[in-house]
Amino acid sequence: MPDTITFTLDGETVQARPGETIWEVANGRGLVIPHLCHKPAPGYRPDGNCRACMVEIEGERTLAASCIREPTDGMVVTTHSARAKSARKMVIEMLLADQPERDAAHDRSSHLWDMAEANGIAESRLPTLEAERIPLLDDSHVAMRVNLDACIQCGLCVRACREVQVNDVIGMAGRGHDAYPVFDFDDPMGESTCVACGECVQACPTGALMEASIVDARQIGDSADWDRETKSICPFCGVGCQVSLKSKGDRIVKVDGIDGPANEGRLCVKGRFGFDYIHHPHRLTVPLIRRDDAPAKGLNVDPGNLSTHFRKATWEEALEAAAAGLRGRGREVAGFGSAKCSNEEAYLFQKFIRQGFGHNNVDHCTRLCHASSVAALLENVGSGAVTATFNEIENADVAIVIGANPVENHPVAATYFKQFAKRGGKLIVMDPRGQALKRHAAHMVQFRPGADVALLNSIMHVIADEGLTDRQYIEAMTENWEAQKAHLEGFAPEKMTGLTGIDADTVRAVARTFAGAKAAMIFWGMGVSQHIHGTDNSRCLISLALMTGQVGRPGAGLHPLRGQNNVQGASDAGLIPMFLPDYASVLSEEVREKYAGLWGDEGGHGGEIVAEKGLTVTEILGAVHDDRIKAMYILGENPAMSDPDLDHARAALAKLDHLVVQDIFLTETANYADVILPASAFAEKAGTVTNTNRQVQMGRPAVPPPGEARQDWWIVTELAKRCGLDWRYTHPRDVFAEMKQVMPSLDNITWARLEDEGAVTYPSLSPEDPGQPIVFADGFPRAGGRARFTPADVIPPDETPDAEYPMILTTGRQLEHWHTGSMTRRATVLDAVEPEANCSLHPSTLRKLGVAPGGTVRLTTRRGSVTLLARMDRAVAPDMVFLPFAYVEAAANLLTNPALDPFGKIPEFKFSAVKVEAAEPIAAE
Ligand SMILES: Nc1nc2c(c(=O)[nH]1)N[C@H]1C(S)=C(S)[C@@H](COP(=O)(O)OP(=O)(O)OC[C@H]3O[C@@H](n4cnc5c(=O)[nH]c(N)nc54)[C@H](O)[C@@H]3O)O[C@H]1N2
Ligand SMILES: Nc1nc2c(c(=O)[nH]1)N[C@H]1C(S)=C(S)[C@@H](COP(=O)(O)OP(=O)(O)OC[C@H]3O[C@@H](n4cnc5c(=O)[nH]c(N)nc54)[C@H](O)[C@@H]3O)O[C@H]1N2
Ligand SMILES: [Mo]
Repeated sequence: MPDTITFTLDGETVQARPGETIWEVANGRGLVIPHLCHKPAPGYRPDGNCRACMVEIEGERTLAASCIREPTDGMVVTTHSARAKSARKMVIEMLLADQPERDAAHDRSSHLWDMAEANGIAESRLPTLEAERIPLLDDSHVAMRVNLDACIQCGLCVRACREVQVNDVIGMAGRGHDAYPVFDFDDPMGESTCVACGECVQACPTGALMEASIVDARQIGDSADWDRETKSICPFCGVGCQVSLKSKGDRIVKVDGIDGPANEGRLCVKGRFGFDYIHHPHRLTVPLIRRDDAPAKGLNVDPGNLSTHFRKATWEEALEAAAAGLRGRGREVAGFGSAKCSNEEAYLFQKFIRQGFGHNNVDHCTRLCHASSVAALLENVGSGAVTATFNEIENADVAIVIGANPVENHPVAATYFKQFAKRGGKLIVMDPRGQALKRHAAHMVQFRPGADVALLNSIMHVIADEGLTDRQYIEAMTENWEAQKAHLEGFAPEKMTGLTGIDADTVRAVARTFAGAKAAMIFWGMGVSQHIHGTDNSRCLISLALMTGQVGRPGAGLHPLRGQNNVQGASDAGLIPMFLPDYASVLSEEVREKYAGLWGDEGGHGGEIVAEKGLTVTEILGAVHDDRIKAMYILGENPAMSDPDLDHARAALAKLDHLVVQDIFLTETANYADVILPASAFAEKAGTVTNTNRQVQMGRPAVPPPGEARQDWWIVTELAKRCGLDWRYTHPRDVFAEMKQVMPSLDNITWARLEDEGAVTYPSLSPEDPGQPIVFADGFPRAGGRARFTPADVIPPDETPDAEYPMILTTGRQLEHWHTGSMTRRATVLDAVEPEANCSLHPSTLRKLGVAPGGTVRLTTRRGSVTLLARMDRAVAPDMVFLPFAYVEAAANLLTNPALDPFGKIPEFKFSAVKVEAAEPIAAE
């Protein structure tokens, strides 16, 4: 095949790459050929149905649709001939004839009108066709409006829904001119299975599908009714989608996905429609100080009426009050930093605690999250980050997704997983719940919760037993294989069936599929990490990849799907009690000397780092009960909802003699505060964040913070100054520059580059290198360069079901809500879709309990009890109940078990013994 095709385009000799269309070549040369059904964005295949892009090809009688036509050698193409121009104009005029009116009162912008203007058409010459067409307005969905009046049957929404997001909700009904998009089986959109990713809205060129946030009372929308565009990053999950925030005045009015390295234009419901939490009336807008005559600390502050508990204060007063309770208290102080804030803010926070108080009692929500995965990865691979980006699944032929529910929790990553399966990739899903990826799975291994080690060891047993290992890889790149191999002998699948519930044949089939892969990836989440054996679970996954040589090549790798938008970055920046930035151990003398040099003359403890690991999130609250910790600074975390065993956690918060909370809302945690510092939300500040793919990306402010709220980095800096530190940062870029001095991972990544390029993946090998999506091809960052096998044994859960608590409680997430609900329960669309605390049970379990779907149940564990709505869900095993933890009125963590994994110190969120009973409906207020 020739490398390039040479042809003539508007009189010039030009070249095309194989597979490139005439439209793409013309577009690349700056020629404007109108396009409607063609969306020049990754993932959208051209369809050539609207004919708005026709061009003339010498020797051909009919005009050609340039978006699907590939040039051939010697072809002569004219884009601006009179014939082509007038044909294109005609197409647009015919389409406009069908459009809703556009006049001064009905001003609307859309891609179609832009294209009309590009063709010199202000309005259609053709009479409006008043045909009795299918109608028209569907306003059944909270987030989107459908106005079929404006539909031009281009089919982009169908491609958006089916091919890009792989949601398969939209189809076309009718034929030809009368075709129109339908949702499922012609349901109103709001009653369909639509998950509101909004990809169709973003794709629609005419405004037939629009964001509800931009339509007026007459249901007329104007997609250009904003006055500023800011490119930034979505504030929710670790996928790190790049977004374009469209704002008008001080408000964001809509959000589009843009072409970031992780999302390539795609978004999910939270990223697209969940932005308005920042405009909620509950936003903290002034600093607050607890009143001397306030009632006892507890969950009793009404965010709409704070004045019985707190009084407003000036920044000066509040910062002084906050500092006065921390200053000079050394080991009595502990800090929780935030994975929702920027890298610079995470760095400053850990520096403040270490430098200001002379110890390492600083941690963040990674402890409740992937701490066990990171412990296993550091131990066996030498690095806690992913070895390959999730987008590498494009180059894989087999992938495991275990203990992760990406369709709800990493929805944009899930679109790539679904596309992979659609292309014929073999997806192996291992989850006790029949989660949404099941439909796309080649093997759905629905096993018993907590049985991961038994299952994975039995899979590895088969691979070893049948000689399916990659011996060369094991030999060249790993250590401790012999011990692992001997260990696996005891895990024949027949022996493990009792624990896993999976028959030996299935285990063998899965083992063979995985071992037979050319390139395979392993993705995992909280179902693996949140157990007292979370580190062992991850050790098994690492061993599985190593024994088959599935690391360090395109389409191969280990990828723990990181949760918070900046949990990777916050961990990298040192918001961890055992590590300084870039996982430099606090126990290393060399490391401590470096910091003494860097931080030495800034006051505090002379920059000296204490050679002693600090306490973790879970240990700190225990230390409050033991009177070792007495004052805390909590920034952008909500432990009064997210920690296990909340009675215990909340009692600790109440017991502190000084608590400073810095948040954007009066959270459950802030209920216990002595001083509350109002912070800016992500869309209101500048700073970098690092996603699950190791991509460092630039966040930019789109709107100002409300009232007197301030940027987090500024608040930390002011507090540090008042605690005796000589800090002089004037902008996050100063902080980034300091971080570069201690973080080799940021080599070749500069603030200026990030401003320019938006994203760079670390490691980046030169100032031009966009970064390495795959690492460890040539060796591992461990002594000797080898990765290690660490055998893992089966450990039962801390608490097993018994006569009193006969069922298993598992907790987790739902698509629309974020963790403790502080943000998403204040986002209009998200709260409207999921307004009420709920749990899910198998139909047979509900029947036994005598509870109808939608009825009320009480869940009780050894630690507490909640009463809430019960949903019917066949995906949940009959002896289990699934409970999301976003709802304060039925807080999951009143029930969960605080038992910890010994290595990662992560609690057993995924397994408690529970009693489920029918209950009286909760009285409406
Ligand atoms: N919508 C939404 N998205 C989020 C978040 C959110 O709050 N809401 N949070 C973000 C954060 S911080 C994180 S960490 C990620 C978490 O994302 P995920 O890891 O996907 O989170 P979970 O829903 O907690 O649990 C994942 C899966 O583990 C399964 N599971 C339960 N027990 C076991 C077990 O014993 N073994 C195995 N193999 N599987 C089990 C559950 O059935 C569930 O499908 O999501 C991020 N994205
Ligand atoms: N039962 C159960 N419990 C769990 C889990 C589970 O699966 N089951 N998962 C655990 C996991 S994986 C995680 S990561 C944790 C999460 O636990 P947390 O991190 O405590 O939960 P979030 O609700 O994300 O808290 C983030 C806080 O930051 C605030 N915030 C948002 N943006 C900003 C900002 O720009 N500046 C400031 N200052 N504040 C901001 C929000 O209002 C919110 O209060 O929960 C854990 N708890
Ligand atoms: Mo997490």
